[in-house]
Amino acid sequence: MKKEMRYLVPGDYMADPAVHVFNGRVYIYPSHDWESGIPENDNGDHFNMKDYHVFSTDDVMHGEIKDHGVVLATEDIPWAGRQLWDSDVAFKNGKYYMYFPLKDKNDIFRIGVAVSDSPEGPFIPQPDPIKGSYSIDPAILDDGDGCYYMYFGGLWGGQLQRYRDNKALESAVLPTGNEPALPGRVAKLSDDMLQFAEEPRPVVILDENGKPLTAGDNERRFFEASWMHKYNGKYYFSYSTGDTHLLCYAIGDNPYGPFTYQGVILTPVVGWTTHHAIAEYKGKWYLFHHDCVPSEGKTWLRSLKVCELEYDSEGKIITIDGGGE
Ligand code: FUB
Repeated sequence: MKKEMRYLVPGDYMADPAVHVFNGRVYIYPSHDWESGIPENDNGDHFNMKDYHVFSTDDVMHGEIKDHGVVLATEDIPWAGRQLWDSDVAFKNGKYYMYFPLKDKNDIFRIGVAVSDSPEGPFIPQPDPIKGSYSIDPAILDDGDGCYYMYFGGLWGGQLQRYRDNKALESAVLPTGNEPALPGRVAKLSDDMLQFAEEPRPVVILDENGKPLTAGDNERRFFEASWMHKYNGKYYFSYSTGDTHLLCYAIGDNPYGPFTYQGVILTPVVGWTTHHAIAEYKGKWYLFHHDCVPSEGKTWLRSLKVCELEYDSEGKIITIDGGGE
């Protein structure tokens, strides 16, 4: 379905939105793309982001989008190497916690936490990354019962293939063909929100026969860009399929899954990556995402977009046309 689309920040390049409603306003936490001159490669070196802005609005499709400025930068993070990728923010007990992936000084992605008294930042980073963290794209579920869960992971440049059972491998191997696909990960957060409360677990996605999706099923298997939202008491785990450029989703009964594959949320956009957040505001649901139309296809210069998202009477998400190939 073709939808009315809005570019949210036409004057700058922003991507990978995380979106939450705090204090009655919509807060958007994107990655901040820029032209760093690094050549494009499969490792994602061209995504060389170095800071985050926060945006907010009280009218998603038509209102003013307020830029709260730079809220965290690599130069403020003691353990920083390079590449601030997709972040997310959660609220608990009067504090806001920003979770961000960043390569450390050994060029290994870790996930860090930075804390603020306001959803608008600035966020003050902890001295070290979360113990036992790895890979990219943290997304936080506030389950409403005092428990918070982090979903994370990404293949290729996101380094997930370097780990099995939360241990680093000597050499990275991607499964192929009928082998089970590499899953994303989920971990409950500690009470103070600064560490994992448990070893990360696999986010298993099953097909219609109850079998885990296979590595060769790259139109459906997980690649990166985890997001979790709840609808009618069910857990909707959504993600990007990476090299097939789809946003898909799977439904489960609890935060750990397993989740059963349901379908495509967004067909490919213009640009290699696709990444999103789903949020409800004032009784409507929205799909926040990005594409590379304004940069004329430069995959490292992405622009934030939003459109409405609809469910059918059985809770299935109606597929949206991304406008790409
Ligand atoms: O922005 C860098 C990476 O591109 C993100 O972490 C991925 O999800 C993809 O959007």
